[in-house]
Amino acid sequence: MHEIVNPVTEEVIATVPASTPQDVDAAVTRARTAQRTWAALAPGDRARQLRRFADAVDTHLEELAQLEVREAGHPVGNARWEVGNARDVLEYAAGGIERLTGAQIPVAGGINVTFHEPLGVVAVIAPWNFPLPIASWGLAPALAAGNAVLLKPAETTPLTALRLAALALEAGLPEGLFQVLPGDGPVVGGALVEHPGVAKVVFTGSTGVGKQIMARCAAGVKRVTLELGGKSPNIVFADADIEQAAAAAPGSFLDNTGQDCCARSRILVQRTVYDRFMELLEPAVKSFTAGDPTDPATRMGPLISAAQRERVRAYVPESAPAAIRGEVPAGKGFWYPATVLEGTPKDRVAVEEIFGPVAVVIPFEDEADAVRLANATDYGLSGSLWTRDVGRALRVSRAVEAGNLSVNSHSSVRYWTPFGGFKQSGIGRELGPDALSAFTETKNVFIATEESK
Ligand code: TXE
Repeated sequence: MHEIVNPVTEEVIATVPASTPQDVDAAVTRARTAQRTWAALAPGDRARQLRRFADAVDTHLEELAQLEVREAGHPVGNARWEVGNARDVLEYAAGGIERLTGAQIPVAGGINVTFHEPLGVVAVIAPWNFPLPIASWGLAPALAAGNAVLLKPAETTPLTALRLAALALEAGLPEGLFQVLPGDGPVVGGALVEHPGVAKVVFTGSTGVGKQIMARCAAGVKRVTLELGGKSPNIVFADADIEQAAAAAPGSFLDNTGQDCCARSRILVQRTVYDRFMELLEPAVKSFTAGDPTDPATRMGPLISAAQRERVRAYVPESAPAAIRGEVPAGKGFWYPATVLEGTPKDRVAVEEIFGPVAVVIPFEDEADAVRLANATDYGLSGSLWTRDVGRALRVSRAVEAGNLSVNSHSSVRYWTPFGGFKQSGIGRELGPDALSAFTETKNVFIATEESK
């Protein structure tokens, strides 16, 4: 049994039974049966059912958003965006079903065609930082491509996932096709990873667990997509609009209280504009209001749990000297203030993912130095650069070893563009036009039209 705690009030808002390996086994059997029927449906019928599911999410947008506010402490505006994102991803995947076409390739002596066959049963192991969007990035394209999905939500945030599964049934999706298995990571997640009936694992979480999952998938040559941590740079060149760069910087590491794999937690600033940037950054950080997430004016909620706050504190105690520090409410709640440190590239806070509202600012000399610092990390998920020079924008975007770059912006996630990491930030891509293909095997069929010799 897991107690679900509201991170603002610290009250238990629900208890959720933990699944067992036997539950996983039974769920795989049910899912496989449902999947065979689902995959045999005409593509248009699958698309129609997924659109109904998307409509059900839309109809219940406010209810799901309020549940997210209570379960994860996210500001209500952010929570609404999250539910809207899950709906959009479902709709986009539904639209992709009829465009998932094979190829006819010219060959001698016959006709050659390719098919995209579904994999079977897909396990989606989701984290707690964006519970609904990240779950939907796996489940929507997997279902669209003709698979069944078993979703294991994080221990702290199963409520929206459970509600989503109920909405799927209400919308008419077949019983067993999409099931949610709440429970412990190593027990339920582990059983899914090991189960021979699971064809693919989609995992979003820590790099350490991701490495273990990849190794265990290797034993069965199981397909795997990993979306892991990050330590993304925000590079501010002297030729940029410094006012705009400073105004946008807080959101890039404080949104979701920094619990974001794309957080731009390393701010690299060209030395000639460093002081000016810091002067502008201070009021911008301090106006990023932390407080009651049900208030639409709130921009930052608490951390997800007491354990996560301890983790952040271990990197930087609240008493440590900081260049800038914001304010948080006193009393109950897993609060941690916005914190900006000045540092060097070798500092632990400049190297490891903190997953809290903490950024480190580091000066650089020139473009080559900026690229070298940006790439001095095992991660490679996202990054931003601020410049008015188009040539530099493209040069540096190409040189930074990361999957998602933005110029004069911090946007990383759009459901219609591919998302994923270089290096130890992961393997594979989610979202975008190829999302469905990641849940299929390409089959090649040759039909002889001439007598074989
Ligand atoms: O992650 P875990 P945690 C990073 C971030 C954070 C740190 C720890 O730095 O501070 O990871 O967070 C399930 N087999 N990210 O401990 O443990 C688990 O139940 C199978 C980055 O929460 O990786 C949950 O559903 N599954 C990140 C999911 O894995 C296992 C998002 C993630 O949990 C398992 C979250 C196992 N052995 C954390 N152990 C991102 N990329 O956005 C755990 N799980």
